[in-house]
Amino acid sequence: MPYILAETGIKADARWILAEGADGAAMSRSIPLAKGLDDVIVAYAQNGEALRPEQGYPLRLICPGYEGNMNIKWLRRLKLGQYPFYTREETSKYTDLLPDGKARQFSFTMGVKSVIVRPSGGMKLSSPGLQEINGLAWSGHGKITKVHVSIDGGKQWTPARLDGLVLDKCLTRFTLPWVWNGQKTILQSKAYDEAGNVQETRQVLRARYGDNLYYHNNGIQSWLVSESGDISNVFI
Ligand SMILES: Nc1nc2c(c(=O)[nH]1)N[C@H]1C(S)=C(S)[C@@H](COP(=O)(O)O)O[C@H]1N2
Ligand SMILES: [Mo]
Repeated sequence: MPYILAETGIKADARWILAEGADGAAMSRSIPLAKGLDDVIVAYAQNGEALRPEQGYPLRLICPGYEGNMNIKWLRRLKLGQYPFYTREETSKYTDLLPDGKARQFSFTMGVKSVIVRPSGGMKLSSPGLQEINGLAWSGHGKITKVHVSIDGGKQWTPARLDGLVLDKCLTRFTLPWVWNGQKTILQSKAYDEAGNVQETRQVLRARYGDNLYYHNNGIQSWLVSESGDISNVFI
């Protein structure tokens, strides 16, 4: 996007970009100009082929680290302005109602988060013994620096290994071997990012943001392991 903006020119008072989709809803979002000049991608291809229709053919935005909703598909218009455009997706939706009745608006950046994907809800451990815990971590604030895993519901934490590339605002894999003793327990993961953020518990986030924490719920995910080896979601 920096190249497109350089081509079109930018008026001195421009601060925001309106991005509009060509779908029936003309889904639109306001993006800070500084973000557009930083790392927003106007994508026409993915994995060596043209974008697929469901991914936004012929053009879509990718706003790294931002809410998924900002990645406008079937892009048909970019317009610069002095102020946000107050579209539906940033007024009735994608605002975060706080306990005091005020709402956060334009809360674009996704906080540091991780989740164990294996084992996870709906899976079943066939027998006690060596298991490999795998998961994904990410942060809208930069690179993941470390992920800790707990196999006892958050009492003790062990550093997991980060696998493959660790890139800015990208999914990062983590792995930890674990010997399951056949007893009931809770598995959790906790990610850290290079901006100094730490993934918090759900209780901490609810105390701070209230019960409407939804789009930006980056709390610790807990998986209950039962004695039968069945894995299920648990709110703690
Ligand atoms: N034009 C348009 N863009 C859109 C949407 C939409 O409904 N219309 N949905 C948004 C939402 S809510 C998300 S989560 C992402 C999903 O992108 P994906 O299908 O490539 O995962 O696209 C975003 N871009
Ligand atoms: Mo979404």
